[in-house]
Amino acid sequence: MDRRDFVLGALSTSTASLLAPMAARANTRGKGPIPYGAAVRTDPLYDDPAYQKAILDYCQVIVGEGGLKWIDLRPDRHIFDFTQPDRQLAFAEAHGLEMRGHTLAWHGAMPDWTETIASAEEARNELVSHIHTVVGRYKGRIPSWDVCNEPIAERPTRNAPIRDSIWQRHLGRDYIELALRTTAAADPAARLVINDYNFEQPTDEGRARRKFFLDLIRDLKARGAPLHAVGIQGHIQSDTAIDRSGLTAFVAEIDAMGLGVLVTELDVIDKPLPGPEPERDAAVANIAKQFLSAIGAACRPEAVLTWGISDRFTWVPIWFTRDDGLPNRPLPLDADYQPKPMMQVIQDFTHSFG
Ligand code: 9MR
Repeated sequence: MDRRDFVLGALSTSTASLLAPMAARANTRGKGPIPYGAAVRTDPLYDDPAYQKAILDYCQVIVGEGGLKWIDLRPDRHIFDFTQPDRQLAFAEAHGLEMRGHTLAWHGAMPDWTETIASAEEARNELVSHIHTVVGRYKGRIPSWDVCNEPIAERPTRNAPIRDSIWQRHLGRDYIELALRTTAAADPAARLVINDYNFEQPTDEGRARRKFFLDLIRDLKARGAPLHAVGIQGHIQSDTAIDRSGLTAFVAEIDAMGLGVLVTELDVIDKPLPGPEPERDAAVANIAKQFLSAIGAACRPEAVLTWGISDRFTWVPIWFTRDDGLPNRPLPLDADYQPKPMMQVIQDFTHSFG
């Protein structure tokens, strides 16, 4: 299947003809299938042979679901605990996989001690020294970093487009540029990414998120900040349709700015979907296909990663337990590591660019 067939297969005829000119302008960087990867948990990577086999059978890239987050690395102000990322990277290097770094500046997963940061100067010093230590340690070995995660407010407005965080509170939006410049200084060859979510929603909120995100990256580019790509997470809510034309136009604008695009955290939040497995798995696959094809209509993504590989290990039930009590099925492999239709969709998509 080539990309045009993949894209057109997911669209109505009228939308497909609208997309044709955009596809012709698509970014064609890279050769061969798009690399696929998944977020990994550290223990099963070593303790669960079936998990390890699934990662090796399917992935070219991994990213730690945790491990490089502040809460994991910095249990105390004076401690850096590299146990998890060291193990993840050792696995990646032993098996010829690439590892992405997630993440350096985020509002979430912050240890309590960071609440004691009391001034702009202290915030700047902490952020800069953290990035130098972490990125410096893995220099030349982690080629791509989610430098800044989820910078856009949940419901952004003109007066408050940036999400509240320790960094935003003390440094304003300049923390984003600071994080980018510091990462570039610590590893000049690293590919620097800003990562965020809910860009596919057909709602006022979704439209606002796209607009304010584009404003942010335009501003960063104008300031000459080192930024190479945008991560579109893709934790897809399945109670509303995907805004395919809005998502394609959004990606086309990013592409036109000369930035790459990655799908970084794909999963389908299946809380509102029907219970029976075949029906649910087909719906999940179809939603993933709508999402990927809308992105693929505007560019060739640099990579596609799902947030976990198997329904055995997923964050989704933390927030989106199903009312019928059935386990969530948001990922490409089931809890026994058997491929579901979503895996076929991903493989068709990544190979449609080959
Ligand atoms: O899946 C992750 C979960 O295990 C962690 O507890 C949580 C807090 O660190 O983060 C989850 O991953 C998030 C990712 O880092 C950023 N985008 C949203 C992801 C799902 O919540």
